Amino acid sequence: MTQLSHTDLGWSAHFHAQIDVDHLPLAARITSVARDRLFVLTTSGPRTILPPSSMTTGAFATGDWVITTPDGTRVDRLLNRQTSLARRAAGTGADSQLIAANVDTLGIVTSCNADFNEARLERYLALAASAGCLPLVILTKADLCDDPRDFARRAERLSPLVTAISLNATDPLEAEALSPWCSSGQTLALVGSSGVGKSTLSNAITTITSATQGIREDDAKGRHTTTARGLFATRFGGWLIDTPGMRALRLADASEGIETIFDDIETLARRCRFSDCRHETEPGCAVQAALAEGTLAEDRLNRWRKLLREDAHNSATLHEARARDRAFGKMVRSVMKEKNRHKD
Ligand SMILES: Nc1nc2c(ncn2[C@@H]2O[C@H](COP(=O)(O)OP(=O)(O)O)[C@@H](O)[C@H]2O)c(=O)[nH]1
Ligand SMILES: [Mg+2]
Repeated sequence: MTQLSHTDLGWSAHFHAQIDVDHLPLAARITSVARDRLFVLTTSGPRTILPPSSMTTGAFATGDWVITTPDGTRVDRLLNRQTSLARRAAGTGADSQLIAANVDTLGIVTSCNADFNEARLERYLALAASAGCLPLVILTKADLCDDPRDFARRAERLSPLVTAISLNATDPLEAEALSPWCSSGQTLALVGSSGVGKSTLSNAITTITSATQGIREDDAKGRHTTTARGLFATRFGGWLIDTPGMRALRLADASEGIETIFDDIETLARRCRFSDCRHETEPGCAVQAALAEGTLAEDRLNRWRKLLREDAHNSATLHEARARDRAFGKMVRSVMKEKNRHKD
C-alpha cells in the first residue's frame, strides 16, 4: 500500500480540533474490531493495537479515530465521532449498539423495481439523519427499467437532503458514479435489502487489497478463521465500511432523524392552533388543511405516523425515562409556584 496522509485516511478539522498537534503522528483509524484487539491504519501502514487496559474493544467501532500511546501499541484516547451509526441492541432495553463511526455518506441502495418503497427509504433517511450522515439514494438495475429517472425523482421528493442516482451496478464504468462519495478521505457505507446490488457495488468500487483483507481471528474453538470486513479502500482514494453489523441495521431511536426527514409535516404541525394537536379532527389543524389543499399527500402523513409509532415503541424505555424527568420537573415547578404564592 502506498503511503497515505491523514487526510487520505479521513482526518478532518473535527478531529484536529481535539488533539495537541504534536500527537498527530499517533492518530490511527480503526479498520476492524476483534474480540481483544483493534486493527488500525496509520500513515505508516496497518497495525494491530490493544484497547486501554480499562476498556474492552466493545467501546470502539470501525471508522473510529484514536490516539495511540507513544509506543503505538495501545489506544490512549478515542476521539469524538463526527457521525455514528447505531442500532437498537438485541433484547429489551433501549440501549443502542454502535455499528460504524465517522461515515460521511450513507448509501441507501434500492432497485428501480418492486424493491423501491418510499416508506422503507424514509426509514433509512431517518437513520442517516440521526447518525449525522448525508443520505445518498443509489438506484440499481437502471438497465432493467424503462424510466430510471422517474425513480430518482420520487426518491428526491422524500427530502431536500436526498441526492439520488440511478445506475447499472454490474457495469464498473457506471459504478464510478459513486466516486464523489468515496474519493480521498470520504467514507461511504451501504445499506439496503438483500439482492439490491450492495455486494456488486462494493466489488466494483473497492480495490482488491483491502485494508483488512485476510485478517486472522481466533474463533470460539480456538481455530483460525479468515474474515474480510471493516474499512475497505476504494478505487477513488476513499473508504467503504462493510461490516456484518451494517447488514443488520434497524431503526434505532431516530426521533431526531424523523423530524429532519419529515420537516414538511413538522413545520405544518407547528402552525396548528393547539400545541398538542393530533392532526385528526382538531379545529385549526394546519396538517389537515394541507391535506385538504392537496399540498400534503395522505400516504406521506400515514408513513410519518407509522414511523413515529414504531420509533416510540423502539425507544419506549427511553421515552419513559424522559417522561419521568418531565413529570419530576413539572412537580418541582408546581411546588415552587405554590411556595412563591404563599410568600406574597
Ligand atoms: N442487471 C443488473 N443486475 C444487477 C444490478 N445490481 C445487482 N444486480 C444483480 O443482482 C443480484 C444481487 O446482487 P448483490 O450485489 O449480490 O446484492 P446484495 O444482496 O445487495 O449484496 C446479482 O445477481 C447481481 O448481479 C444492476 O444494476 N443491474
Ligand atoms: Mg451481498
